[in-house]
Amino acid sequence: MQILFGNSSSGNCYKVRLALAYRGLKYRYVDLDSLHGETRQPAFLALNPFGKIPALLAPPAPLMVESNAIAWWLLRDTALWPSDANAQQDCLAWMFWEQYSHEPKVAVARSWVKLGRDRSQREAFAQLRSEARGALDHMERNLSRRPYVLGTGLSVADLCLYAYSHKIGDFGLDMADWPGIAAWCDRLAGLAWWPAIEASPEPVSLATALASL
Ligand SMILES: N[C@@H](CCC(=O)N[C@@H](CS)C(=O)NCC(=O)O)C(=O)O
Repeated sequence: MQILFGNSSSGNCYKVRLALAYRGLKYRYVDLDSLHGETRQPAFLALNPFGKIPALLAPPAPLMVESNAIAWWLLRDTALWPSDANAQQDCLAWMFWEQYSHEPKVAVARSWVKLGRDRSQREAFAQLRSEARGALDHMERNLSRRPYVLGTGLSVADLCLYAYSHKIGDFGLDMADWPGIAAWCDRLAGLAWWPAIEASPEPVSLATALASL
């Protein structure tokens, strides 16, 4: 059985849970508190030298890291990975964009609120939130004219972009400012197989998961 190493509130880990849910795959789930060093404990580093989550163990494949790459791997032979090379390029472009221009603003602003910040960080936070708005504006221009990220239909790019986009209220942005994104979020969350980020599986301990290997 597959083992997902993740964290219940992490959008990056949620992408993998979404992909597993689409495939209807059962898996063991290990919840690691990355904010308190659990991803840097020796037992986990021995398995995953990157020391990051999500990580997926799906034997006989070697351990996989990087949320978007794992989501692609899980969905590569499904309808969520387009067959046309131009659509594949478009899909990858949005997934790379998410990692370079969206997640570092949207996810980081969210984590600052979760972690708490001191007064000295007020300006930096305002800057981050303004950059997050810019990323959402870019998505809005696309999603105001089509139902999914790609013109060809639902794809792995939708999963990857939804993970943090639907939680912008956590750092004080109002979804009403991006009606195309709001409608897209409702569309995805309405899919029968789509689990909410809060619907995290019951975890097993790292020791239990490692003992099962
Ligand atoms: N680009 C990576 C980012 C992974 C990442 O930074 N994960 C965070 C949690 S969301 C983590 O493991 N942080 C713990 C650490 O860096 O020690 C991905 O998309 O999977």
